[in-house]
Amino acid sequence: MSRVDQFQKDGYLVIDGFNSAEDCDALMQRAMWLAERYDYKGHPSIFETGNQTMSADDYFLNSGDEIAYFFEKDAFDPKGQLKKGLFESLNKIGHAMHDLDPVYDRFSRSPQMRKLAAELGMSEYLVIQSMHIFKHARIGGEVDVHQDSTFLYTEPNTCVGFWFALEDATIENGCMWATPGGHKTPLRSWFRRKEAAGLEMHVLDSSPWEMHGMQPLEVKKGACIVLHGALPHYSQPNTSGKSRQAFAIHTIDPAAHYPERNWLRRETQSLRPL
Ligand SMILES: O=C(O)CCC(=O)C(=O)O
Repeated sequence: MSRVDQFQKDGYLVIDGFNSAEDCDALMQRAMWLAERYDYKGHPSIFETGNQTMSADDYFLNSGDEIAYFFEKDAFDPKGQLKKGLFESLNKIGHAMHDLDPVYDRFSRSPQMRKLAAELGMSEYLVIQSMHIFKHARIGGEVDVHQDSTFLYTEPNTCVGFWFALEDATIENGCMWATPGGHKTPLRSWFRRKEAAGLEMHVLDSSPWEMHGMQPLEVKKGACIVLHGALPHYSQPNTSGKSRQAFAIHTIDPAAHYPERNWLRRETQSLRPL
């Protein structure tokens, strides 16, 4: 079966050995380099997928155009002080490194990435966001079941995610889980700006998630998982002693309508393709 057929059938595609170990290491080193330069002033932005309406602060809302830093919810003691070092406390960096940082730009638009995009008929697709997800040992939190089109909503739905394993991803350290064919179920919600201020999870379809068919997508460092925007997927907390770093980019078709009310806005730079 061709990759295109497999992707249409399952809603995801696992490609082993997509990036070299050296490229994965270079991205992890870059994240550390960025974090060392992050001027944290003691006002953290916490990222918790189960609690997104709490993220309505300006730091989060402006991060579509920035390199912004988000902490694990368990990173702080009752007095609001970091329990560990800053790097080990980070949940993710997002959401515009692919346009603002040369190392992330090269990784996101590598020759193999452009070849894959052409094979999937996505050469024109725009990279709308990027995330370096740390899932640090023992502290890396769960990512609740979601569909990426909820957060990068277009009419019609065109969001496709590319998730790159920078380290081995196993059940123990919080690999991704998904159900083959799950993308054929409806889009459940649209995460958007309210008419006035703040954010809301607007329900489009109240069907429950079908959890019984979820399979662990355990992959080696260097693998790429392509994710259809309507595919429900999640990852469990990292209870192991090994981190599970990953980098993800999300893309949309420029021909689709991108509503003003989407949470992620690009105010200062225009979008660029893969
Ligand atoms: O890396 C993870 O654990 C979750 C990432 C994810 O859900 C995504 O990239 O859409």
